[in-house]
Amino acid sequence: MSKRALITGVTGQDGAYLSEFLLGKGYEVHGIVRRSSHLGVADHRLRWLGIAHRVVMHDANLSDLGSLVRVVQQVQPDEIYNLGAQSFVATSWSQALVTGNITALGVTNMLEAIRLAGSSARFYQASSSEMYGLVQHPVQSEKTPFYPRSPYAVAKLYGHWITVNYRESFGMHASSGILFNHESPLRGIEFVTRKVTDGVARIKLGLATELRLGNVDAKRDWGHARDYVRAMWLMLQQDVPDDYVVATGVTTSVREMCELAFARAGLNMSDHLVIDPDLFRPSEVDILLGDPTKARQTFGWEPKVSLEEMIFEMVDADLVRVSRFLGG
Ligand code: NDP
Ligand code: GDR
Repeated sequence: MSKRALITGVTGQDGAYLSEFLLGKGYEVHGIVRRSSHLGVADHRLRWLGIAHRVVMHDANLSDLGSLVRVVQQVQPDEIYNLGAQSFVATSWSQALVTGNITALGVTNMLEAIRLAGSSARFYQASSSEMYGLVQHPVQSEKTPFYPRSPYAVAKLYGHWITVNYRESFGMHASSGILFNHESPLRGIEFVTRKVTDGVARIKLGLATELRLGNVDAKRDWGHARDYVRAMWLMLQQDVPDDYVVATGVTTSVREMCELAFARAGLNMSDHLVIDPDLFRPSEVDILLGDPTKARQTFGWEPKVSLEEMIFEMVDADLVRVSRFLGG
């Protein structure tokens, strides 16, 4: 009998790569998809990976407990990956309550659904390095205190602690992955790496002349989403549930990441980059640098793709995408 996984956020970047990974392991993969007038395109990432027909979709929403209970009862999953969230930090200031409802309370809804359905599924919570915010230690590990700096990060901190609390209160097999930034050609266009690689492709192909960014001095520990979904799965294969940092241990500024992208396309960054003060955030996370020692020592996880390889892959993919748009 193949194992069954249920993924919230299956239409997002990580949901797509995790589906691909689990299908490769012989899982039956189910996902929840929220109703939208764009439903026909909701699975575009799964289609890009050529796996849309292999993922079973269920109509549910993280803010609707009843819908979650019904899906858990119907699917009877062995593992549940809670990836659904309002995940864009900048939007969390303009939609603070939606962010709280989905990114924070949505986690409790999912945990309650598991209990109400009488399920013994193992649970993964998508926690975030944003919880470190105003960093309290130059290198962040599972032991570093949190100091969230956005409504998104505050919501994620709630999600993190409610997962720990349900594990300790009810003995649930619930683990939380504190994942640092991870990207790919399937990254949403609003996030800085993809905004840069798409912008570079547009400039290269004559559709634009400039790329407008905010704080290019911010530093992030960037990895590849394909590497990071493997860590999610590994966490749920452990006998004892726990929390793990997943990171590369290398930090790079937005400016340096941007230079890589322009260089890949044979362009000079200084000819095109414009700093736009309107794109600065009300409060910033200046630098993140993770220590993945615990994940390496416990289940042998290590990143395989470097930042340079990833940015080159993203630029190449965006050059193809933009030239297709131009009819090339
Ligand atoms: P995306 O923004 O690409 O995907 C978010 C997913 O959540 C989408 O499938 C979206 O559905 C879904 N979603 C949003 N609202 C609801 C709702 N009300 N009910 C059900 N589903 C909903 O995020 P990523 O794939 O990049 O990230 C996955 C998770 O990991 C998120 O929780 C994110 O916060 C977290 N995370 C991400 C990191 C990263 O660097 N990528 C790092 C650390 C944590 P729809 O398609 O309908 O919008
Ligand atoms: P982040 O990712 O906020 O770290 O959250 P994002 O790519 O949006 O920003 C990274 C850094 O780049 C700076 N920046 C810009 N960012 C965007 N989006 N657009 C710009 O024009 C721009 N200019 C500079 C930002 O200020 C920031 O410092 C991501 C999300 O995936 C979260 O869901 C996840 O939890 C964390 O990563 C870990």
